[in-house]
Amino acid sequence: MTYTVGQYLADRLVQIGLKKHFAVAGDYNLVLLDQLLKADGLEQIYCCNELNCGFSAEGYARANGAAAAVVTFSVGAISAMNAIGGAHAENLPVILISGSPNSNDYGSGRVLHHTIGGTDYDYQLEMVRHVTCAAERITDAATAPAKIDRVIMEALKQSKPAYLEIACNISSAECARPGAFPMHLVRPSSDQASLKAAVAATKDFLKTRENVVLLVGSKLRAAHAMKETVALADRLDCAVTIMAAAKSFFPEDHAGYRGLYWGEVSTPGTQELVEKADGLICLAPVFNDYSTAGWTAWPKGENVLVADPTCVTVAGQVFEGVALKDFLHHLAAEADPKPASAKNSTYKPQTIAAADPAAPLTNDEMTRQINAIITPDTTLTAETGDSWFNATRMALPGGARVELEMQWGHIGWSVPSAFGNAAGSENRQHLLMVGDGSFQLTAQEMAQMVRHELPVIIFLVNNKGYVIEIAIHDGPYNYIKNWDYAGLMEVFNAGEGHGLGLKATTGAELADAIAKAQANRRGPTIIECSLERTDCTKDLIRWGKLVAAANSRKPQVV
Ligand code: DPX
Repeated sequence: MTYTVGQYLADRLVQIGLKKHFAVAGDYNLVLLDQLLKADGLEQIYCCNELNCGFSAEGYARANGAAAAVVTFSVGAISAMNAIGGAHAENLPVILISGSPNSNDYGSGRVLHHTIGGTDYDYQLEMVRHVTCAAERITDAATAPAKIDRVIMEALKQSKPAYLEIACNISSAECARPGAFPMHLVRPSSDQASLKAAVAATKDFLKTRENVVLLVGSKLRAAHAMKETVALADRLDCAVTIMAAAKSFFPEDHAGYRGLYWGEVSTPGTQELVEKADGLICLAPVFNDYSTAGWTAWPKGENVLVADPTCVTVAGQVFEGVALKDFLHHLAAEADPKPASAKNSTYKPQTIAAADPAAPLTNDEMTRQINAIITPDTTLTAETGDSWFNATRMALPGGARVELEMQWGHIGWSVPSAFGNAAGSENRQHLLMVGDGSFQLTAQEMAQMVRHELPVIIFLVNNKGYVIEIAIHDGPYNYIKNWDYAGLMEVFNAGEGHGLGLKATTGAELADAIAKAQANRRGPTIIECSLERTDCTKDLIRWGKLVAAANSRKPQVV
């Protein structure tokens, strides 16, 4: 039996830990899909469209460390590129694999279907380079192994998406079998001299400071440094705070945990703690307009040390080639304790009082009930919108995970991402909070949860519009057509699935719906939560004003 390029790719995907890959079929990738199906232990999961396919893979990468999405040329790949842009922004290694024209057609002057109508087929590769860290076209079998290996290696090393374009007549061409994949090379290694110097400079920095605070950022997971951060917190014995996009990246039941820093919409007391620190150690942060609340909360200056995934900036010096994991490991062994900030501050998880069960459902009551069912084995995916603010104010037991997409912020991301995440970690309880506006973009991926009998509980927040946009800048464009969201489940069940569609207009109805959803183990449950349009978190309104002010700065006169 001939061993093929497609089988080589499949074996590599298995070797890097993938048990599933996501796909939408098209004639440029059908033979490739056949080859991938031959691999033992690599299930092929189909999506409703390529945008969802990319986001499903992105969600799988969140659960599983890496993922792959297989699409057809142009009509498929260009849709998937949006999700791949998201994976780039969110630091997730997703391999996008596009079937492509027959190798003889490149440069032949022939016009092919699914293309933009010219005879130059380079445009897809050129476009995708902007949203991937490595991109290769495979038009002959001999060079396929090296190209496949390079792309996979770069994706894992950089925690970024990467791209393979495989000509449709090459995936079944004969190819050498792979050896073991060099997994030991995928973690960035440190320049030892730079690492030593960064640790020494940091110890110097800490020497003269007492109120030392850690601020955990959202690139920490991609830097594979979550365990080392806990070790450093233990060693320093100091206060630890998180940024919004890093929710759940530090255990909230840790003795040093002191809440969320997000400028004016921080946990009570946390803004002061962070901004008064004489030594603020920022770990893998992303400071953008959203995370700094419209540039009003951007820690800078001589008291701030920034440790990025491969670079440390301290006291005006920049140390390149320092893997965060190694840096934290050394500090956790060598730094002097700095207990003042933790001793002089407290943290109490925000609690929401229970509402009258018969009263109309409120945003607070919905959030309270969702928070109450979060266990150490729960993954909560929270969509762009007020769901961000509801998720970030929840109290989490150690082990619970929150998934957010705050850098890319693509509404509709959460439905396919939660699908992929659930497919990648079926042993966890999967909850999804998604607004009505967001849901309308990618609702059909709920059908795949039905197909694969994944018991995701979807809290559909029906507040009849784009409420976060209303908070930032109102207009007629923020008001959407209402749907019968709960009724959609019957459409997707189509007489054979086990999905449940429920509605909650009071606290009692929500409690009842949650009990039914938790008992429904053979499919998703959507609970349509009806809220007043004006009923949102106070933090959303305050944050929205700050972001609106940043958006509406007058052009600078030069
Ligand atoms: C838009 C956003 O209903 O949530 O909580 O009511 O805001 P809230 P909804 O899901 O509405 C989402 C809506 C329209 N953002 O308020 S956040 C602009 C936008 C985006 N992504 C894409 N298109 C437009 N973020 C793909």
